[in-house]
Amino acid sequence: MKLPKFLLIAGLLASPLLAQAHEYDAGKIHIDHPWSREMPPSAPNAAAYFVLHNKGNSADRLTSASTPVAEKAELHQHIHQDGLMKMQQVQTVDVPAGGEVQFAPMGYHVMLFGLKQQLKDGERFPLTLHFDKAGDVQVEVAVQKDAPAAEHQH
Ligand SMILES: [Cu+2]
Repeated sequence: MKLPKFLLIAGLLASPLLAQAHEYDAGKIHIDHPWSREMPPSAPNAAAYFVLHNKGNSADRLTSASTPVAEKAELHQHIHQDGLMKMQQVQTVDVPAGGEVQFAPMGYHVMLFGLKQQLKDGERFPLTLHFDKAGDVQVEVAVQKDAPAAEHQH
């Protein structure tokens, strides 16, 4: 798992135009590259993605999220049901001890309902994540036109 990170850093040094990786720590929880895809101006909703790593010896869980840029933020996941992909709200997302949970398109995401303004490529907005044990942590979500390159390596 180390190699892709070195490659990513090398890529950043080589090209300042690439979106910058950014990461956060809250207790034993490490939060990697929060991002959101730029949506058309008329889109009422958006989604935020990141990767959670639990470096501790006990499980934690994400219980909710909040942001000033939307009326409401919910934890969602995509599920297959009757041959269709649907998304549904989940109350919590477990982060197992020593494990990681990916929030990514077609999987877990933080759904942002009722955007108060268009989120534009290159901007960042604050998102607060609430964990059972690690507490609250505010991260900056990077708005991008495309999924970060690191997402494709998994
Ligand atoms: Cu959703």
